[in-house]
Amino acid sequence: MTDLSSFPITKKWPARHPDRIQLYSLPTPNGVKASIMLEETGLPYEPHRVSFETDDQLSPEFLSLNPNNKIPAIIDPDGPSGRPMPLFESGAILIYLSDKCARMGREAFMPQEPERRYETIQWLMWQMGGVGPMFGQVGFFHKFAGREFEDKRPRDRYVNESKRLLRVLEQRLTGRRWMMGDDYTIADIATFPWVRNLVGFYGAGELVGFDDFPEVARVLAAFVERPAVAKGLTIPG
Ligand SMILES: N[C@@H](CCC(=O)N[C@@H](CS)C(=O)NCC(=O)O)C(=O)O
Repeated sequence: MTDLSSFPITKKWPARHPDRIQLYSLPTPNGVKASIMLEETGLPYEPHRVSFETDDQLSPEFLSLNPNNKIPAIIDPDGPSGRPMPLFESGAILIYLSDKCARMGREAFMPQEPERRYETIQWLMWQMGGVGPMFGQVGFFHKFAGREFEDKRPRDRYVNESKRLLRVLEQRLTGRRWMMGDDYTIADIATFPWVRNLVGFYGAGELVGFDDFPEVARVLAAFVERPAVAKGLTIPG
């Protein structure tokens, strides 16, 4: 059996199944990217809840795995060299799990032909660098502490940038089933939890004029209908 005891995080969150991928997360738009991918791939994993209510992400045990104090993070007991592989950053985790599946001959949720693979990574990076940070700021200024700010210019800046990103996505999805056409990929798994959060939890649909983006709404509906997505959105419970 794999021994993960050299990872301090396992002291706070013991691994009951150390032979499974250890997931440290919460069902937030970044966290569910990892759990949805794990559900889609069927890779065995053990989820651990990192509670923000008790600032678990700032504990020395969590920081030993991710010094950036953000979920999600994983340890794969069976990394590419056979040794345990720790990893943080949701985009890196998605690429990692995809590559692992490809090596195992499983569905990788990323085209393997080089040009299409890089194109998928391009859209994944678009989500990581644009959609996540901008939509997140809309959340801050519309739903959380920033909503009390009298000066609405910061909010409007992020709303406008989010609308611009939604326009880009709308255009990309026109004539395509998913972001990469017929292939449902890690680019969709990264992007649609954020779209869902923007119009759902943040309640910013009207603010960003979501009705102007019917293609985005169509793909969001198809995304949340997937059983692995429905399950991944609830993990860790
Ligand atoms: N770029 C990171 C962002 C992760 C992130 O922002 N996670 C949030 C939850 S969605 C978090 O852990 N926040 C806790 C904190 O900031 O203390 C990723 O994609 O993994």
